[in-house]
Amino acid sequence: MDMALGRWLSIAAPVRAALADGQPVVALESTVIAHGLPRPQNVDVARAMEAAVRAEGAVPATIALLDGRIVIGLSNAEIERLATEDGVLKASRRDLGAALARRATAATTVAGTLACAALVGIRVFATGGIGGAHRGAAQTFDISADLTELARAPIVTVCAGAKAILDLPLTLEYLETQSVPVIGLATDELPAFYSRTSNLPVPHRAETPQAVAAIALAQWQSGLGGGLLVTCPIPAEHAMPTAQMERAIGDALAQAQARGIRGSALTPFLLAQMSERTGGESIAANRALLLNNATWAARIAAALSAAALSAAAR
Ligand code: PSU
Ligand code: MN
Repeated sequence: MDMALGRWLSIAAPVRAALADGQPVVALESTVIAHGLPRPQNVDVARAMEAAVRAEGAVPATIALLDGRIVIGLSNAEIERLATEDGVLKASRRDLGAALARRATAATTVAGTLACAALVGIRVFATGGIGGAHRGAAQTFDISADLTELARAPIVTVCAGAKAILDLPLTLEYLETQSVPVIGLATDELPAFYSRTSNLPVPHRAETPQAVAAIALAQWQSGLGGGLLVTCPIPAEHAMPTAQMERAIGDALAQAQARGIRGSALTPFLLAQMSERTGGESIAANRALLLNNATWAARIAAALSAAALSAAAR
């Protein structure tokens, strides 16, 4: 790493070693910890995601900005700090430079995490739900920078689709425009976070982590570059009834409208409203899908490492 970058970036020793050896590494985001889940469950979920990655033989790298440095691989104490401290910012890619310059502490969104992970060559990232086109985006233009960063960073992102607080058809359209391949893992449909299905077909399907790795390697080794989005449905035993969720979403959106919540505050507001309106059950579902995604991401990272190492040995 060059000196200039070293000033702004710290890589945890196990992450650095794994990257140097071509061993599997999985990036994890931090906005879900600081702004997506309530305390105290957020700390527990963050640690459990790391454990799920390790259980598959990969190295977790939770990413955030701490006191003006990009940290790739937070320690337990750093995760705790991010989960409990007040005033932690939410940083998408556009916010990173300004946050670094003023030595801020910030959780990184999917877009922010992808941008940071790409700096150090991490190839796989696990999250819960991606940001997307909000309902009404045709008027407001509120489309998450997650969708453009998914196109830019050469990383496989594993998610459970997107929450139905968003406009899912519009989100898929925008991913198509950005040329992000959406790959259903053993599914033909875009999962809708709490639900396994949405009736919206995804363009590609893969049955195994090895099949996902093969698509990613073809895209990267051919020089096409860019990212890929893998969607894993929530485990069936944790899926939630759609009608109940739709009522909560309707109420949450009405509150946001009434209070004039817009811009980067909108997603955290809707997430908080949803957790209030659906109670503990949605938190348990959220936890289950995050751990599931971390597990599959680690398996994809292992498949990518194995394929790259065997190619190098040939
Ligand atoms: N969706 C969720 N949980 C989350 C987020 C989205 O179900 O925690 C977070 C992610 O970090 C995502 C961000 O990248 O919200 C999107 O924010 P925005 O819509 O402002 O881009
Ligand atoms: Mn937005």
